[in-house]
Amino acid sequence: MYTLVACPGTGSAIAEAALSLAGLPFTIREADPWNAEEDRAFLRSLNPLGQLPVLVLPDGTVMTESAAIVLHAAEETPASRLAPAPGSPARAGFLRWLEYLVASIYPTFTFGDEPGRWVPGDEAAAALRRRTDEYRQFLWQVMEAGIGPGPWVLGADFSALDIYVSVMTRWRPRRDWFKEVCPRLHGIAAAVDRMPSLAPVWARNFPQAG
Ligand SMILES: N[C@@H](CCC(=O)N[C@@H](CS)C(=O)NCC(=O)O)C(=O)O
Repeated sequence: MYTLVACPGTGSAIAEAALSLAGLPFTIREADPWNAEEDRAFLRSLNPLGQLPVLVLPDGTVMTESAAIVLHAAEETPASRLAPAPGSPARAGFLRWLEYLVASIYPTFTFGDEPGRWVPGDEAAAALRRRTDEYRQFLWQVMEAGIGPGPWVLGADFSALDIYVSVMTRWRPRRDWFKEVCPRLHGIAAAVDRMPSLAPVWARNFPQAG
């Protein structure tokens, strides 16, 4: 049994969806990195960065980083379609966009969500928030222009990239912006929202979305 340390609506939803599609048995241990000191301490005991998701493997190994968790789930269950097989034509695009999502887009939230952690003063914090929000919009537009017409990020084949798109487009600048500016990404997100196999994951993580 795996243990996923998670907080509804955060990036742990990506790991939760991947584990679910892979059919790996897991329990959820909730921890709120923002509002509960006890949870923060627990999280830091597993991940010095204090970030979700954290996955504890059946043998006790602690795995942080969503992309590592997704790749692990894909390797454990190749039939899950989470990742194209090594050597397959879609593999290069998969690796490129996976890295792009976690290494380029994700950090804009790390530095923009609570900008006061990184720069002193309200003015500098507001500027950092604004700049990271703007840069994120640019990054999404680059991805929109770089992918094909769908129905998934990689074209005909669903992958974990589509899970990332579904979850991360719920965050700033949110779905209405994507609908207008990045319709391909918006269409992918909407298609993942409708996947029956992920309905329980979305209900737990985004109950307000109905
Ligand atoms: N590179 C990490 C980023 C994880 C991350 O930033 N998680 C957010 C939640 S969506 C978090 O835990 N933030 C709390 C913090 O950074 O203090 C990954 O891909 O898992």
